[in-house]
Amino acid sequence: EIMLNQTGFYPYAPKFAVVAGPVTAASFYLLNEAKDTVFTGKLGAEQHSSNSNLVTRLIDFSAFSDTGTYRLAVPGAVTSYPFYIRPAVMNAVAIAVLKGYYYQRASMPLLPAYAGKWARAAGHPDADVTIHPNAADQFRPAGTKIPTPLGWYDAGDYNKYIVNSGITMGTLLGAYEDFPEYFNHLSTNIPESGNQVPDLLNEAIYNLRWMLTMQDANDGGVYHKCTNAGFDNMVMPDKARATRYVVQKSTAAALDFAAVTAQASRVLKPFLPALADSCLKASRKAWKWAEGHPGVPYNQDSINKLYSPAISTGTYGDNRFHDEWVWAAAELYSTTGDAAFLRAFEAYLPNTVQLPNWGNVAMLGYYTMLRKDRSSSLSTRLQEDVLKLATHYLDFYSAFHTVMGQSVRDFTWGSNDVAAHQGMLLLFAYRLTRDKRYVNRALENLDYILGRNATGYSFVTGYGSKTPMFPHHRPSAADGIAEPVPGLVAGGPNPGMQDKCKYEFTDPERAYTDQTASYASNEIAINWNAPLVYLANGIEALQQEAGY
Ligand code: 9MR
Repeated sequence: EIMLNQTGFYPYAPKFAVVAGPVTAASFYLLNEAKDTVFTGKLGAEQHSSNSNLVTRLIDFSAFSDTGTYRLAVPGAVTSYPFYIRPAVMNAVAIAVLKGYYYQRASMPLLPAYAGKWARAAGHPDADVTIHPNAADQFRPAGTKIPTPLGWYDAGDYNKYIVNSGITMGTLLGAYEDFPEYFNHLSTNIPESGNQVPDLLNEAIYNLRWMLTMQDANDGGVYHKCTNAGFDNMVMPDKARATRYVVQKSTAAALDFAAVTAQASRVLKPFLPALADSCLKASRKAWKWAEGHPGVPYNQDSINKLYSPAISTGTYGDNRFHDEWVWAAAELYSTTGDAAFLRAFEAYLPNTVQLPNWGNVAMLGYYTMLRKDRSSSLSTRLQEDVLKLATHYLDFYSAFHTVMGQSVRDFTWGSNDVAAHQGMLLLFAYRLTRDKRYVNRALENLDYILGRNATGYSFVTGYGSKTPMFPHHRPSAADGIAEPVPGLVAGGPNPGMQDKCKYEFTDPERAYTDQTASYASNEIAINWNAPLVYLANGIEALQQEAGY
């Protein structure tokens, strides 16, 4: 089988595919639509994958740059899916992964003009959400109702979680901060399009307005999530009518909220100054609450022993807060210039910084600090840390010619999030250094997500020839439409296989199954789409700048 980015390639960027499985041929052939060979080259040496028992050989057709539609052929292998070579080749998928958030919107109907055949009724007005007994306090006793409308559904489920919204928003707003000119001109055809606010920000504001409702103005604390007691059946949003609760306030929620609202305040200031001011006030209040409650985890199991009804939805139960302090301090410092936040940032700095995920957000603070200033001794240190990780990636090529898979631990729940965050980090490293190698390696991880991987899937719904048809996503499963909601990235290979589904392959890089029930490998989630929004649009933006 030939694995490749099923969307295609830029004319003047590197172009790689791999053939997986035993082949004895020495050469590959690039065929045009008339099946004429337009280019040929030697296959690379056999490479044994460290993440499965696959053997691959590299196909390098970088030297070919004519635009058109092509397939790759290797004697003894199945001819590849068709793909493009053309400028702006990632444009459609880049827009789609941002548009994916529109389809996740709670509390409003999706109209055919924007949603096409995936139009649907509004779900979850969340107009009178109950304070769960575990969240009751002197201001809001158990049973009090508050409105928490709007926002995006987290994933395949219909709950709304502050921690996961946090990293998602930070990543999307960061994409805007790094590529403002590009996003100022990008339309995703959403109801707000054309309102003088860039669509990326329009989309983020829809979730921001929900986040703001999750803060208790009485004390500044932030509820950990807005949720049902248990997960819904696989029904459309308007048919999911279980009682909604907000649950206990937590330190992680307060700090992630403080970070997002401080960043949003900065980014939205030129567009919506009043909203920007409210965001900064809310941010300072949440920070203050966290200072008074520096170690409150959301520990669902312990809470369930004390209060009913028991809550069994996602936990995002982070209980190490250094990284949240780092991120929130960075955003508040960047927005206000207040030295107290700089001191807090320095006080919580880790020894080494890791690739971000919902449980570790320190890197988002590094990105923000480096956007603000590149000249201080502190920023020299931050830059060294970021480049250390990025440079470590440069030395490694998986059997699929990617950074993804350098460690077998890359294959975790939501492994495509890892691939996308690696790509985002590499693009950020390019911004710091202007060293083209980083862009090329970032592009390779995009190639991975769009098909050059051991499963042969292009993991974004609707984009590619072999794409997930049965994601663990309630609207996609319940809407009666064959094609799933488009523009959503599946979790990807996860040898943990916690869903107990039957997997055809169980080795780390192939433990993926396209079944609705596979929430551990085939769910979608807002935090996984976000770094892909950064990566795909960042690559497009850089290609446009370079004039291709
Ligand atoms: O992405 C989360 C992953 O890191 C965890 O291992 C997993 C189990 O706790 O939960 C994932 O997040 C899910 C969340 O809890 C509920 N909504 C769907 C999310 C994606 O599967």
